[in-house]
Amino acid sequence: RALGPAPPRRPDFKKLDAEDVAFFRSVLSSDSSVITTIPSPDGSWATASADDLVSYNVDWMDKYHGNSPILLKPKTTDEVSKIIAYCYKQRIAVVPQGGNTGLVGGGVPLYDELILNTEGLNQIREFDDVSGILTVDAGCILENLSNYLAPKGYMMPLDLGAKGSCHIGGNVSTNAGGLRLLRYGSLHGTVLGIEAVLPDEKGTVLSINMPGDGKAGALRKDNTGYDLKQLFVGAEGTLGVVTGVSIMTPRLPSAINVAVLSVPDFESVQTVFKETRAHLGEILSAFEFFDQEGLELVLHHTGAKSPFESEPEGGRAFYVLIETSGSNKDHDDEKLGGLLESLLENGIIADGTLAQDETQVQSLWALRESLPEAAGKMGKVYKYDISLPLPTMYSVVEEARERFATKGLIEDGSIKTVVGYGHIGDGNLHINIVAKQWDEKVESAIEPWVYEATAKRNGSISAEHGLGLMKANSVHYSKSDAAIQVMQQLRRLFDPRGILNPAKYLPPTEQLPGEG
Ligand code: FAD
Ligand code: 2HG
Ligand code: ZN
Repeated sequence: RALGPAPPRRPDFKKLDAEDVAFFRSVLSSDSSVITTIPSPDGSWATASADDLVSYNVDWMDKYHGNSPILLKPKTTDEVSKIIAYCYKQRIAVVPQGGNTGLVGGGVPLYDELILNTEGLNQIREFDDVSGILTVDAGCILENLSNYLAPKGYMMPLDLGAKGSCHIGGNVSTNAGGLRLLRYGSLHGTVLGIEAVLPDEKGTVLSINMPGDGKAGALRKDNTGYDLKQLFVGAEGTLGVVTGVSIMTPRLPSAINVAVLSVPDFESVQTVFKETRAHLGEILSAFEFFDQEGLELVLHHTGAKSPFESEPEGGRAFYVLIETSGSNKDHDDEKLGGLLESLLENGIIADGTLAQDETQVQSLWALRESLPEAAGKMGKVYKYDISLPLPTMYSVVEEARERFATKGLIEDGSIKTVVGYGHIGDGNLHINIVAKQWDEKVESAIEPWVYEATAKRNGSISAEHGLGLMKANSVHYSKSDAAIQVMQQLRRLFDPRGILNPAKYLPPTEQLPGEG
């Protein structure tokens, strides 16, 4: 395990055995939905090797490693309900898992928890091409949904680098932000309905504002009682297993422009943002930034050529990516042209490039989108995902570099680079600290300093990636004791035996284990 001491395994959780496998095989419609390293006593099932389960036990960063002997891939909500009811009765700990692209250790087991993966729940239930409301199983891959919608003239309201693997249920459970939140808002606004299986004796299926359940369904407006679905948006699998999602999808724009600009300092990034909003108004769909280290990292690892003709003055610059999405190309071109002219005339930008066709749109986006992957190729990446007021945002990156240099961690090669990038439009900074290897010395130089630095600036220690295992014990940097206590009570109400994602999301309460 990359991290320091982990919370102990709760002794009251059942150790999975052949009897459990036999039960799961009896309720799942397909034998291939149960993958296990537990041998069959009578040879009635094939025994998987530990290698078969590695990609489900280890996270995307190779930072969190679990050791689960059972992976289940149910195909229906009813199957999920039977699994969860059984796990409740038997006190079996469960990790709900989507595409396993999460970046905080939430989607993989810590010990031997059962992995309940949603990839078998992959059906599109319905799409209304008047309202744009899409209702799907939770295991649908985000990119597949975008591809389904595009010919119909619609798009998903969120987009992220992990789109080819992440599931919509995982997106909802992490309240993923991504590259276009600035324009289309957060999932708290676009998700209209949720179907989830609760960790109780019956595996109750809670259907909230979903079409077809005989109650108010998939409506834009609904003020009948507490808005329960919101609790599941960002709950990271602690309240139930999300099995279905109803979501509002916007029209696909017919005109897209992308420009990448270079500016001398972070203050100019903010000036460009202000000017961009003033000039572009409603057609602005993304405003991203990355620093010099970020550009160099991506160019090195992708082999791409720099999009700029000249080298930045003093060898350093900041880069912003601006995207417009609209329905009238001439109108958008004119607006963007006006912005670029004004920025150049006023000496705010040093250099810039504007995509001339779809290929260039993709290659400019790749400069920003491939940053997480490029960092991962260079070494082991300590990732921090924080929200901060814009004026102080980049000072955390600068302070980090100074801190690591003073501690000699740059000179001795323990840290290879520190990269700052993120979603300026949402006040969200990503700091990627690329280390030679997972290293306690490096980690203790970063934490808790980075959380303290964030709290000192009134920021949030989790802007969009969530808490998972990584930040379960650090929530207090961003939330009051009273707020944490209410969250713990809420969790216990939904999950009295604490079987879902134990040790993650929130600090442990004294009442667990054994409750219920
Ligand atoms: P998983 O990783 O499988 O699970 C994540 C969490 O949700 C876990 O706690 C898990 O237990 C829970 N969970 C998953 N499915 C369910 C379910 N059906 N019911 C209940 N709980 C469930 N995130 C952003 O916010 N913005 C970005 O721009 C972004 N870009 C990324 C780029 C890359 C290259 C990568 C690798 C990750 C990125 N992420 C980003 C993080 C990650 O992709 C998102 O958090 C994503 O939404 C996770 O979806 P998933 O299906 O992979 O979930
Ligand atoms: C992004 O914005 C993602 O690219 C991933 O949120 C950030 O890897 C990271 O730190
Ligand atoms: Zn991000």
